[in-house]
Amino acid sequence: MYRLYYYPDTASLAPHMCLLQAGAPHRLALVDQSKGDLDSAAFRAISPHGRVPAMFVGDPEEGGYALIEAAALCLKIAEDFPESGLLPAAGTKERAQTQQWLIYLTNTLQADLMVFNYARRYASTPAGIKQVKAESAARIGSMLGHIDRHLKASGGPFLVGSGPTAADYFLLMLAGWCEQFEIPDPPSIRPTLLSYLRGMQQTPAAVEAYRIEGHGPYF
Ligand SMILES: N[C@@H](CCC(=O)N[C@@H](CS)C(=O)NCC(=O)O)C(=O)O
Repeated sequence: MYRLYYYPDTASLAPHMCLLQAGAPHRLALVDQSKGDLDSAAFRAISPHGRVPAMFVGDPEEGGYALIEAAALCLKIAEDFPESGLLPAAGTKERAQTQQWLIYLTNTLQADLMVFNYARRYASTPAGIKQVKAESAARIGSMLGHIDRHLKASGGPFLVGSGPTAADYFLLMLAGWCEQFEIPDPPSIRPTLLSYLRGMQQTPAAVEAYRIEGHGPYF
């Protein structure tokens, strides 16, 4: 049993989709920033930086433990449910490539989307904030170009292999943010990426996660 601490359409979305894809038994615990939940002592005990997502694995009374970092949650779910296809078989080229994409996404696109969205934390004047946004948006555009070129070259319809992996759900989540944050060079202007995202958002796990969380789809 897993307990996913989430807020709609945040970094908890990809782990949520992975739980659904895996058919993993889970409960959702809403963390409502507007009610101060991110700063509550109870939540900070699970998520020390006061960020969603966090996930409790197992029963606290029986050696259960908390995890943070959306990509790590996706990997944990994938590893516990090998038949889900969230990660290809251990030792294969496809496994290595899927991990590469997931790490690329969390380390680059997600990181810059956070800078773009929280630009006020990186500069203190209106001009400074504008510049932070412009610089991060330019990097985001170039990363989207890289992903688009990969999909063109590989022919898709997924980042790796013939079924959706954890990396695909992660990309669907981040691509949705690009549209909502109004990145000037968004995924939807790239026909190959757009067609990939339209396919991904129709996967049963994505449809169900959007329904439960009450947002999307975005493409
Ligand atoms: N690297 C973390 C980032 C988590 C994160 O920044 N979550 C955002 C929501 S998308 C959050 O909780 N923000 C609250 C804040 O920074 O105050 C992950 O991937 O889990």
